[in-house]
Amino acid sequence: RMEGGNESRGALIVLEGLDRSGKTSQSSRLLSSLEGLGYSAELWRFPDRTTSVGQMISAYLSNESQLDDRTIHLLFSANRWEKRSLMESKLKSGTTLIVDRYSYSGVAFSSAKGLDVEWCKAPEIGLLAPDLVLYLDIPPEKAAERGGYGGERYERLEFQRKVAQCYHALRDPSWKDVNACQPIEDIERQLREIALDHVTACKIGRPLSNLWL
Ligand code: DGP
Ligand code: NA
Ligand code: NA
Repeated sequence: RMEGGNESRGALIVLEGLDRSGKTSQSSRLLSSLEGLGYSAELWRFPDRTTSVGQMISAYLSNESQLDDRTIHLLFSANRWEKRSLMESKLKSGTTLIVDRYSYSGVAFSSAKGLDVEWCKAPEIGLLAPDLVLYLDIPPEKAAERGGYGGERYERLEFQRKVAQCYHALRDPSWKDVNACQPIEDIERQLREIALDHVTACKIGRPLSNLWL
């Protein structure tokens, strides 16, 4: 039954991983696959640097500004909150969202600095819970070898090692690891297969829920 559109929604699919794990190129490939199969889908990313909050985050990441660790944490969270209602309406209208980074980055990167995990999770409570988190799993040393880091604040091997540990502590039932050291096409195919199962489940009518699961 499809009347009213309420029973057929898009899926919220998040890609997570260390810097240089391949999230950005795999997100685009996944978008093309879903669109090619006739699904309505969009690619989003956080931080969204186009908003005024996003511009403050961007200045911080490029070391043009200095901010207290808790202050920048809350700005990253605010940058997700400012998109929440649009996210909900897109999903309810049947559009699947592929999101390059989300609250898991928020908690992993800030708790890697030594902030308390529960404190880090608190401002994310009430954001939409992903239907699926695709974690591109790569050893920090391998990621560091990939064409070098771009020079932003967090792109240092020691720090990425801590981020990897923090990510591992955040696994929940929505989480799927994909080995990011495989050939690009193999990763693409695995992500597509896992994502399609979830897109289909959302069409059948799994309700939207809030973080944390
Ligand atoms: P990207 O645009 O995906 O390259 O992300 C920029 C950097 O910001 C990257 O090192 C990951 C980090 N990052 C992304 N989201 C968050 C967040 O919510 N909190 C913190 N502290 N860092 C984040
Ligand atoms: Na980056
Ligand atoms: Na990225």
